[in-house]
Amino acid sequence: MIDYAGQFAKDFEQIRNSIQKPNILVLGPTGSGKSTLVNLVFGSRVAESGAGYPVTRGINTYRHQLINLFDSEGYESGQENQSRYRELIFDFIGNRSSMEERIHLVWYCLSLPAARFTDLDAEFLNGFRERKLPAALMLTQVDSSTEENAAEMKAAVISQMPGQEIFETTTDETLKAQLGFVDKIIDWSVEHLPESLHEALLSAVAEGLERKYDAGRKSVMKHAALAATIGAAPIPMADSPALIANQVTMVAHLASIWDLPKLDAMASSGLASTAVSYVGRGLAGNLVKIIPGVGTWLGGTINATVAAAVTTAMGLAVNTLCRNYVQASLEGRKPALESFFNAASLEALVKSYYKKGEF
Ligand SMILES: Nc1nc2c(ncn2[C@@H]2O[C@H](COP(=O)(O)OP(=O)(O)OP(=O)(O)O)[C@@H](O)[C@H]2O)c(=O)[nH]1
Ligand SMILES: [Mg+2]
Repeated sequence: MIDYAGQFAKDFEQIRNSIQKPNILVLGPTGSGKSTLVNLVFGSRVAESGAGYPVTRGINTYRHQLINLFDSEGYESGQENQSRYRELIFDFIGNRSSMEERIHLVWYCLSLPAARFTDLDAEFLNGFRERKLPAALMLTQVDSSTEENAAEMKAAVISQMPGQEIFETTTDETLKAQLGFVDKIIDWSVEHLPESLHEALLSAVAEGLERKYDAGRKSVMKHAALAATIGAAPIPMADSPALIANQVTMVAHLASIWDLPKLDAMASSGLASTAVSYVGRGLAGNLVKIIPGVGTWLGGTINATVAAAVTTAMGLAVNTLCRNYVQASLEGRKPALESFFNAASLEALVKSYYKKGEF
C-alpha cells in the first residue's frame, strides 16, 4: 500500500522549496499606503509573515514562501535627501543582478490626496525604464480624493512619461470592486514577469482566480503528458503505482497553486493538507471504478491516450474544485474543505471532464 498522504506532503514541500520567487520592490513616501496595498493584493498573510529586516539601510525585506517583498522607508523632503534616496534605491537595484536576487517588478506608490508628480518621481520612473525594469505607478488612497484629481494626476504623469502604467488603489470596498484594480495589478505583474515566476506570484495573490485556474490547467497538461509516457510503457494498469504517483504530485501542485492551506483560516494547515491528500488517495485509487471502461480497457491495460485522459479529467476536476473553494472563501463563506473535496463532487466532475474529452 502506497502512502499517498505522505507522498502528497513530501511533494507539496518539494514544490514549495523549489519554486522560483519574484522579487518586488515597493517604493513610496512614508504613509503612502505601501503596506496596505501589499495586503490588498496578497492578503494579510504575506505582510504578517515575519517582521521585515533591513538588508540595506532604509529597505526592509519580507521573505515569504512565495515572494520576496522589499519595502523602502519613505524619504524626507529636501533636495539632498531626495538625491540620497534615489542613489540608495538605484544602488540597491544595481547590486542585485543574479536571476534569483534581482528585482523583477517595482510598485511605485504615491498617495493621490497627498502627492504631486514631482521631478524625483519622473527621475525614478525614467531610471526604471533605462534599466528595463517594469514599474507600475500606484495612485493610492483614491477614496480620499476626487475623480478630477485622479484624472489630472494621470494626465500629468502621462505627459512626462508616455505609456506609463498607472493603477488607482483604495481600501474602500465599493470603490475597490468598481475599479477592479487587484485583478488588474495581478495581470500586469504576471505579464511583466518571466514565465518561470508566474506560478509563485499567482499562488501568493489573494485574487486573480482566472489566472490561477489557467496556471492549474497548464500544470494538469504537463502531468497528463507525463501520464502518457507512463501509459506507453508495457502493460500499465489504470491504477499502476507510477500513474497514481504522478496524479498525487499533480494534486500537490494544484494545492500549491491554489495555496489551499492558507485559505483554511480556522483549521491548522495540517487539516487542509490532509483533506487534499485525501483527494489524491481517494481518487487515484478509484479511477478504475469511477470511469467506466477504463478498468476493462484491453483487459486491464491502458495505453498512453487513456492514461493521459484519466489524468487530465482528474486534474481538471481538482482544479475546478479548488477554484470553487477559493471563490467561496473570498466571498466570506468560510467553507469547510470537506464540503468541496468529497468523493461525490469529484466523481461527478471527473466523469464529466472525461466525457467531454477535454485533453
Ligand atoms: N482612506 C484610505 N486610507 C488608506 C488607504 N491606504 C492606506 N490608508 C491609510 O494610510 C495610512 C498609511 O498606510 P500604510 O499602508 O501603513 O502606509 P506605508 O506606505 O506602508 O507607510 P510606511 O510603512 O510608514 O512607510 C494607514 O493609516 C492606512 O490605513 C486607502 O486606500 N484609503
Ligand atoms: Mg509600511
